[in-house]
Amino acid sequence: MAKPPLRGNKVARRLFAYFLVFLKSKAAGRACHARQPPAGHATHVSRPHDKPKRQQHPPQGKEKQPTSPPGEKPRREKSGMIQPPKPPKKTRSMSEIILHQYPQSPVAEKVRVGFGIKNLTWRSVEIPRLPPKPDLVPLTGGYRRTPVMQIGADIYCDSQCILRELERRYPTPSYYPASEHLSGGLPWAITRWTDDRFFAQTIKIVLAGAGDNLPADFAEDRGRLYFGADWQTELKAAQLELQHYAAQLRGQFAWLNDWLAGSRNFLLGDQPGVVDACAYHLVWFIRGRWDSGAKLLSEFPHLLEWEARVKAIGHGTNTDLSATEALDIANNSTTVTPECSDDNDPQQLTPGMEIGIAPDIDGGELAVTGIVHAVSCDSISVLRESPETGQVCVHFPRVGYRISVA
Ligand SMILES: N[C@@H](CCC(=O)N[C@@H](CS)C(=O)NCC(=O)O)C(=O)O
Repeated sequence: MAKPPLRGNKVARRLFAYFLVFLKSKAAGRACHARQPPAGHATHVSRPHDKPKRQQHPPQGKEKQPTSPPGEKPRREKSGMIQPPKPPKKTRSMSEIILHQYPQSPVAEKVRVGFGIKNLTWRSVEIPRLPPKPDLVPLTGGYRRTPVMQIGADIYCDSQCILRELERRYPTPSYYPASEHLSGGLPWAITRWTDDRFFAQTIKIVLAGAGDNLPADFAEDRGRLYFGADWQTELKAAQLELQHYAAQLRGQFAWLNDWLAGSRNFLLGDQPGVVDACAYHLVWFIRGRWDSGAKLLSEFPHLLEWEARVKAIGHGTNTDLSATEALDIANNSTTVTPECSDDNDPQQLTPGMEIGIAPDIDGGELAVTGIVHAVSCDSISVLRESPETGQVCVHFPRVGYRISVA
């Protein structure tokens, strides 16, 4: 599909943008993003209220005529006119999936398995495990958790939002494998158990189980994030209650084990889905990061067999990408998310409003501010800008996040 001129004159660019939006709305037949069928591979559609992107190489005086790469002669057309050689093909795609993550992150492991289930190709940007995260924050507007997915100038925060977007863009194979009987609703409801309470208890046992071996800066950061404002007292209390937490986890791993006792290969059928990725990341985390994790899991044979099957799915195919390249990709792209409003929104959020969004737990995190662009019951998307990225559209889930109106 044609791309808008990145550095052309503003009026031409805008006309081109309107033309593309017109074509796109004709093709899509409706405007909203959140519950529409997959958009397929991203195309770069400028929007009417676009702000100009940062220029990579500001034009200096007259534009230079293209020259031939070393060793390549200028081409001569039949007419006899000398033509400049074709520019080399860009190897970097603006619509590739980029995951900002680090290898030890269990929530990133959940998404990596999600890539594996759909056998996707993706790029990996390794981010620091502790703030500051100077190359991530310009993309997210302040959200600092791991992982974050970027596709062009669309930034997806939280694994819930990431996996939903992957399902929308790449519906086959589905994350809801038994969808004749189970719509997307039940799997997502189950993931609120795995990702909220079960995850919180797993994190607590891993942090408390490490005792005084945690580096001070790591303990302070994760303590505040997962144990609240009075984290030192809470962490100490959890250290004294390891058996209590182990009993809590054991009961829940037993549920999974019983669930897997039938003839099914995966939690919702013979094919893996989003619930498998969400349950697996807890098993992966507890086994890898808590001294007694392997022992705790060892009494659950069905769980162990399933763990091996999920592990064998792999992570799709990935290659590294530098943080600078990821920022450049955002800067050279425009969001593909159409503006969308929702008349039934209980908070009466409408495009154009300024809002703040933060996880709805006491983790001491700052709200990300932006201008509402798309609203639904599942997600909220805001437009914001930074000098490094130009305008980006940042997406969050609704469930689990608190929105404040400025
Ligand atoms: N609800 C979030 C939780 C993300 C989360 O807590 N991730 C951990 C890493 S596994 C984290 O952000 N740790 C702090 C950090 O990486 O800065 C999601 O599902 O993405």
